[in-house]
Amino acid sequence: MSKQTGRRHVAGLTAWDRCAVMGVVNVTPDSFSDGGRWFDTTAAIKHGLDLVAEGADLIDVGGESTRPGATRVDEAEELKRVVPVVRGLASEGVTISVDTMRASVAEQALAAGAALVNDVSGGLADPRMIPVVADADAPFVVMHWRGFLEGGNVRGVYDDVVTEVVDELHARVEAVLEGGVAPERIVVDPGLGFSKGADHDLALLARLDRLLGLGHPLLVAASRKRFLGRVLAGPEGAPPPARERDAATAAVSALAAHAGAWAVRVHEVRATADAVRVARAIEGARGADGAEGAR
Ligand code: PMM
Repeated sequence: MSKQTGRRHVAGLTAWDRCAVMGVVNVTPDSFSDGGRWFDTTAAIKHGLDLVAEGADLIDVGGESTRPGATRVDEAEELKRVVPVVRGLASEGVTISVDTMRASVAEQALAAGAALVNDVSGGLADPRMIPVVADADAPFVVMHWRGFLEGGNVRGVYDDVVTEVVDELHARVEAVLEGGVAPERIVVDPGLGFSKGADHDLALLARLDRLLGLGHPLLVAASRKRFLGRVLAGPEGAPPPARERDAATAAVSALAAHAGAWAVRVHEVRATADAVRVARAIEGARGADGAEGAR
């Protein structure tokens, strides 16, 4: 069992007694794994409510695909996609995270009821992002990011991926703290698949303890990603399509929960909701035989 040093609770959000389940609603025509399916405000709100009914604790709403090589949507379009969905879900009492690299989108989503800002660039893409989050006193997900990818994965070169990701995330956390975001509101995320190949993603998942060593709650977003396709395909085979990677995703959810992650971000919620509950039950049984102190 890895040493758990990351905290499980994020100030400003519910204190779940287990790894939280973040359900994904991508309001995009071209997302990597579920693009186009919820590209309509009403359908996106309904999908978010369905995910909550299936066991999601919070919903991550995004209006821009972060697929490698995807062209950026303009600001007005991103606002049009995201804000009404955030407002609709927040008015139903759902805890919302907004997945955006734009400060203006974060600002308007927070005004519409979002509780958390999830920026895959860790505040690097928009210089106004950190001040906006700090002013709003909002929780902030700082993901490991090496920039926009154009023409191949040139930034995905590492000597020691775990050490480099931990060090680079540490530097981002320092910058975010300097910008005025409270330490107890910062969540860290290794950014699986972002400037990383399958072996990098697996190495990071093997050492979640090192990421937890940063001392912040940890978000793991493995859902349907390429590395799972590679693992399932084996050395010779073709990777299954994204929507056939949900059982593999749930396996990662159980392992991440067991390792001490604060939350897992997934497209298909039901199996992951079961996985984190089983992980919690096993954690609760630790020491039940009297061999170790129960908590
Ligand atoms: N990955 C995607 C989108 N948003 N947010 C965080 N914090 N971490 C991630 O790894 C992440 C993210 C890309 O996945 P999708 O397009 O399949 O939703």
